[in-house]
Amino acid sequence: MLSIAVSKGRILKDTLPLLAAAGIEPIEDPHTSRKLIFETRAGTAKLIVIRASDVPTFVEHGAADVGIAGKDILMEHGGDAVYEPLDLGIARCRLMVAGRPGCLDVGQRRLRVATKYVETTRRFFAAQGRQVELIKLYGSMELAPLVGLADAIVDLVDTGNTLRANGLEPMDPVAEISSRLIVNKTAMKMKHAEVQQLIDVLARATDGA
Ligand code: PRT
Ligand code: MG
Repeated sequence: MLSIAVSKGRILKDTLPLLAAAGIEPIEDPHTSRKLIFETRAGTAKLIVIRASDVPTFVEHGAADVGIAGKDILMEHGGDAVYEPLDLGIARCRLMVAGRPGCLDVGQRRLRVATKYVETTRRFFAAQGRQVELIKLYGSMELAPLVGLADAIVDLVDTGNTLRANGLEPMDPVAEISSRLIVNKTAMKMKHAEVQQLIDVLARATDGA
């Protein structure tokens, strides 16, 4: 029996067809149910539905054998505590620096950047030799430059509609994002056959997508 950690929302929506190809189908609909653990028809796996940012933590500690998480979440979580054997190619977007035109020119003072991704952002600007002042937010980053909380933001961009609707422009790309299969290191050894079979089936289902 494999336990699979996944977050509600767009990742779950794109993941369910891939899992179905692997014969893993939840008995109840995880989108509508308030349950957190879902049994599956064949009984070979169970789904654990949690916040996107908690997926690496559950897998790292073995509370789930495998998980599906955005590269944005994995970069921010940091370290190499889990294996990352497969890019599923779903929930694609870009992590970007964005703001009002000209917002990056702040003269001698430090650029103030609002983001949910403080570690990733710190590393990105540090690699350019730039020290920035980071403001941690949990959502609605686009608001920060509009109310004078920050000069710029680092956030996920897909169509760019959210930025445009708020008078902001995409500036520098930080990373290309897609969702990855992650595996607990002990589970990779102790449940090797099951885990490897899941990797193989998902790899084939992803190629066909
Ligand atoms: O909602 P909650 O706070 O619980 O978690 P979450 O927002 O992280 O979950 P969810 O399901 O919204 O996103 C989970 C994962 O989807 C992210 O970690 C990314 O890996 C991936 N993903 C792909 C995205 C987007 N595309 C995306 N566009 N996550 C969020 N967005 C948001 C973005 O933050 C911005 O507000 O959509 C808006 C931008 O979209 P456009 O199309 O207007 O550019
Ligand atoms: Mg969301």
